[in-house]
Amino acid sequence: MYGLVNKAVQDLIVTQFGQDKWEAVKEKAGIDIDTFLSMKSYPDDITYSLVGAAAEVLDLTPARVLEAFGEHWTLYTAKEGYGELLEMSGSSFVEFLQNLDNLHVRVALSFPELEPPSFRCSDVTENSVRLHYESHREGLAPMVVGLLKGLGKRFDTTVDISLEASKDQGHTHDEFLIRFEKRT
Ligand code: 1MF
Repeated sequence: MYGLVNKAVQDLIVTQFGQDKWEAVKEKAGIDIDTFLSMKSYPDDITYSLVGAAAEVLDLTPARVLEAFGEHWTLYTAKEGYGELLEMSGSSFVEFLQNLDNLHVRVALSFPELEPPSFRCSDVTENSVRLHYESHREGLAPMVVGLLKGLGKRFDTTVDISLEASKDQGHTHDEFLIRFEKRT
């Protein structure tokens, strides 16, 4: 994944737990990279190792780390120069979800090594949506939960998420049923 992702992991750990914990995570992950470059594509192994090491160092489950990462992502990308990209992609929770595949197409035009997942919406109502998440990467459903919670915060929207079908259980892809309500 692009270095931007590893930088977001780093930012999450440094801001919420401190620089020392980040050094410990890198050490445990056996990663000897001083600064990740946003625009460089790194092997996915590096990201998975960071998440695994963070879980050990911070005494959390890997799923919790992934979820925290997902929640941090929209905040982090907004402040790292992608605010406009995010703004272009929707002004409500559900509109943003419906535009996510387009967002990734736009990013991939400039950064061809992007391997984006796909997010498809179905059964959209006033206050619910079924989200179909397809990725060639394994085990990232908890990250998607965090991404959805982060988006909820971005749009002042309360979200309730349930994983209704998962690849782990033999389904072709992960499917989330999301109920949402804009706070006034
Ligand atoms: O393949 C990749 O490198 C990659 C990196 C990030 C693919 C996808 C993403 C974004 N995605 C992360 C979880 C991926 C899970 C998976 O692969 O199954 C989060 C998608 C998302 C979901 C909900 C709400 C917002 C989301 O993301 C918004 C977004 C998406 C991509 C970027 C920024 C915001 C982005 C921008 C530039 C990138 C990479 C991603 O690369 C750069 C960075 C700096 C300079 C040059 C290129």
